[in-house]
Amino acid sequence: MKNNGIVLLVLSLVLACCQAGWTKAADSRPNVIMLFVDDLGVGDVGAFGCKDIPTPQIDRLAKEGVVLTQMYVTNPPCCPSRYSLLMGTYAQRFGKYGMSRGMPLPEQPTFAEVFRDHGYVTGQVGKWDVGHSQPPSARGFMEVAVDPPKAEGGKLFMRLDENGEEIWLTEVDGDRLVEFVDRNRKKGKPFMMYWSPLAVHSPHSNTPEAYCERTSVPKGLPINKTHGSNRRLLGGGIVALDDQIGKLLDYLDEHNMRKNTLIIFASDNGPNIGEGGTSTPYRGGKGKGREQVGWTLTPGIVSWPSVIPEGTRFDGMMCTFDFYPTMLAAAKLPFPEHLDGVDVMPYLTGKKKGDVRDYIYWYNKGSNNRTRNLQAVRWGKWRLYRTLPEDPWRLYDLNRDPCEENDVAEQFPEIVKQLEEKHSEWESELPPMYDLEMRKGAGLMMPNQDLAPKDGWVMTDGRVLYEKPDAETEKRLKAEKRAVKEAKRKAMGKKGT
Ligand SMILES: [Ca+2]
Repeated sequence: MKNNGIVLLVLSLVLACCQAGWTKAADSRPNVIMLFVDDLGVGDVGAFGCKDIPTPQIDRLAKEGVVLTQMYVTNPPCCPSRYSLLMGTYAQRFGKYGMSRGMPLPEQPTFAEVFRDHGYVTGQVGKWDVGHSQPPSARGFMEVAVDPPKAEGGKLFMRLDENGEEIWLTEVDGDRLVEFVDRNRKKGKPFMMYWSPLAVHSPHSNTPEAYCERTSVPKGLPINKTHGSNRRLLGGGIVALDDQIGKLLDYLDEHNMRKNTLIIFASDNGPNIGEGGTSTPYRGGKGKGREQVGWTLTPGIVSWPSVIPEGTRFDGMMCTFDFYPTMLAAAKLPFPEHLDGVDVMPYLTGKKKGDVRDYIYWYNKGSNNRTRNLQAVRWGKWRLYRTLPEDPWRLYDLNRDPCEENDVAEQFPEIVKQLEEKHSEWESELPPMYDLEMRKGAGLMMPNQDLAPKDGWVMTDGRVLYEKPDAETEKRLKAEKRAVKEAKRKAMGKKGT
């Protein structure tokens, strides 16, 4: 009996140790941070060749990881691009062919829902823009930051803190990002953070001079015909963004977390040309040149120091929808069935070479604005496109002609035929376009304002759909907003006297 007791005791100890070991292993799963910037072009980041806007922190991330030189958004601009990222597919797979704001996400899981359902704490800070009916808290994000109120006349970025003082939204975003990491590090929980700052979307007209003066863009003048006169202000916005990346990296370094944290950096579409952004050495972007490659090419960086060789570059073609399975694979989580994307980690670590996929397709339609329509195909160095189905196809050799100035469709009819057939074949798999009537009244860019009584964090179990405040809360909210405005007005009055 005595021996049996000892055996049982030993077994219990072994079991306890195994359980402790298992718990430890579960808690050491890698953290994942997706930095998904708005309207940032490849020509506006130092690691991609920009000279007049300093981005030392983004460049630091690049030095500590792999630079993706051919990383494409398949569904420009803001709203469809985020839809595609969150779902890991071509957005057309669910009938989304263009902006169609208000179209809900499908029932298939977002990457946040997969992380949430496997023990990760998921968080979101910044712009949501995939439909007001499903805020981030309803699609897998357990901790959602709420933006502080806008300052009077402050456009999108100038906000008011609790004392009525002006603050720049990008800085608030950066603070929230670090708050989230700090909170969950202390809890010892693996986390997934989706940081989608409004930066560097327009407008930049009131970018603080303290940021602008750190650029070397001449004051008041366009530096060449491809840059708008806002470039200095845009540059200030990019500098502010870069500072936030620095805040994050400093925090992670300080707590020795880099080796266990996968960081992905990308933009939702190419640069806003009207704001002075550029996609050099390519051409095109948002606002102008939507038919050129610059509308869909974005600066991509992936850093995971224990896994990905540092200071490398990957020139193979890939898409932002590949990040969904790449993040899940890093965390050893199962993939849902609906994905178009694939795990690109073998390419980023150098185990596999070449393009992640042979063909990439684009099909934007349904907009009254002709310039937002596009059909295009990439295959190796070739890019085929037309704006509307009745237009002739244009063909460009991006190796020889990155600015797409010499249409060679007539010289290479067999390439045109091949790519046109591939596009047609891909299109034949797609469902019809979602009913755009659904857009009506649902086009809110920043629904986070409606989620909580004041700025700060909405904490949920990731399954709760936050409803609009009841009448009493609504009344209190309005009173609070009025009080903040009044404080601001008084502060300005004092400055004037
Ligand atoms: Ca955008």
